[in-house]
Formats: sequence, C-alpha cells, structure tokens
Amino acid sequence: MEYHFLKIEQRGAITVMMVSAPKSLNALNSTILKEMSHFVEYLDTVATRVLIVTGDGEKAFVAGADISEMAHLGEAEGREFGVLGAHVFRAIEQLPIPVIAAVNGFALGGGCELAMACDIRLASSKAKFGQPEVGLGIIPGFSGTVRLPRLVGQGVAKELIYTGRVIRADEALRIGLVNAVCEPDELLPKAMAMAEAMLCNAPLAIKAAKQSINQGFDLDVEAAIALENDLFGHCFATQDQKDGMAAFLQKTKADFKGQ
Ligand code: CO8
Repeated sequence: MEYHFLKIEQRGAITVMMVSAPKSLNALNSTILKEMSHFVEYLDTVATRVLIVTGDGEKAFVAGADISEMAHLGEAEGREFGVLGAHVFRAIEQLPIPVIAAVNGFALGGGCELAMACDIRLASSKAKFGQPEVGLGIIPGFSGTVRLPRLVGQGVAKELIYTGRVIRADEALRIGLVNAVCEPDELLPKAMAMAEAMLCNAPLAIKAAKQSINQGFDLDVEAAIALENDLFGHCFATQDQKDGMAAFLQKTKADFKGQ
C-alpha cells in the first residue's frame, strides 16, 4: 500500500513512523487512520525491534482527529469513526515491540490519544497536550477516557477532559503523562538513544515484559502475578535467556537473536 500521509523511515532495527499532513497540523482523517492500520498490521516486528511515532513539522505531533471530516457525521458514522481510531490505537498498543512517541508539538484530542497508546512519551519543550473534545460537543473517542485516567489518575484526567485545558510539556511531565522533556532538536536523537538502549536487551524478554505489564494492569493482583509467573517461566525456554546468562557469567555482552 502506498502511504500518502505517513513517512516511514528505517534506521537499522528502529522504524520511525511520521504522521504527515502538515496543512492540517497532522490531524487524523480516516485515510490516515487506515494507512496507520495497514502499517501496524504489516509491520515486521522481527526486523523492527522499536517503533518511534512522531509528527511532521515543528508545530504539531497530531492536532487531533480531523474536525472538518467529523463535522458532518451522524450517529452511526461517528461511532464508526471512533471504532476505527480506537482499533488502530489498540493495535499500536499491542505491538510486541516497544513504541516510543516523540511528541514534537501539539498533541490534542486524537493526538494525545495516539501518544497515550504508545509505551513511552518523550516530549519537546514546545509540545502541548490536551483533550479539548467536550468543547466540540464530543468526548475523547479514540480511547482517551480509557487511557488518560489509567496514566494520570481519575481526578486529573477528569479535570483535563471536563475543562479541555491545554497543558505544556512541563505540566505533562509533572502529572506523569510524559516520561521526559527535552529541547526540540534533541527529541529524535533522545528517542533514538532510548531505542538503541532497548536494542541491547533480549527482544523476547521485552515482549514478555510488555505483555505482563499491559495485560497484568487490568487484572487483579493474584491473576497478574500468575500471568507474570507464566511469562517468566517461558523466558527459560528461550535461547536469549541461555545467551544472556552465559554472557553474564563469562563477563561479556550477549548478542541476542530473539529466539
Ligand atoms: N482538524 C482539522 N483541521 C485542523 C485541526 C483538526 N483537529 N487542527 C488544526 N487544523 C487546521 C486548521 O483548520 C488550519 O487549517 P487552515 O489553514 O485551512 O485554516 C490549520 O490546521 C492550521 O491551524 P490553525 O490556523 O488553527 O493554527 P493555530 O496555530 O492558530 O492553532 C491549534 C493551532 C491550537 C492546534 C488549533 O489548530 C486547534 O485548536 N486545532 C484543533 C485542536 C482540537 O480541537 N483537537 C481535537 C479534535 S477532536 C478529536 O481529536 C477527537 C478524537 C476522538 C474522535 C472520536 C470520533 C468519534
């Protein structure tokens, strides 16, 4: 499939997916969401071991879902549009590799929701976050009401969603919405450096850790521990565990094969 609104760049085992619709500040229309869905479905997660998601230009990560497209939707189409976005973001969240959002500018509405579907958020000092949907007569419909309270707690999430207040990167850091803030020109290098650090580790162990955190978070403690026990045990069936521990004992670094 040829992408009109996604720029994909391969840097070794790291892939950068850039949303690119600069005229509308990278707002997500249904074509972009379908391109993203295709990209995620066909991403080779053996060749790509870390995905970085970012926005084109200096101004926006993603300024939301495309309001000009949504303005004319009826109830059934509105629901369909919400399902499409939620489905794509869930697929990103469930990728078996780490996904880092490099938030370079406005991350509003669907943009904030896209960033929240990623495992880790790095923000430029110029980034701004918010869920301004209620000001448009809708709710954060790409799973913002689901993920924001899980990330920052219900009280803060409700305040941000009910007021639609847009916050700067420093406040996003303070409330735990982002992991770190850096200067704009340091953003992609910092995301790359973090991805490189992940590449040193065992891919199957990272995959299992992600599954244990993502699935375990929604289980009660006993069930989450049981899930972790299974995933932990399964690590001992991998070559990576043999290589990792042998390398430690020989005081060398393992060259993990993801097997
Ligand atoms: N949709 C469509 N077009 C947009 C969007 C958007 N979300 N954001 C910006 N644009 C367009 C503008 O219309 C403008 O186009 P034009 O040049 O043709 O007039 C261009 O991008 C540049 O924008 P501005 O001139 O407004 O730039 P400013 O620097 O003045 O302002 C802002 C930047 C503050 C980001 C401003 O553009 C803005 O407020 N944008 C809208 C932000 C917003 O409300 N986002 C949430 C949208 S709703 C949403 O995401 C819902 C997700 C769940 C959907 C569930 C479906 C059922």
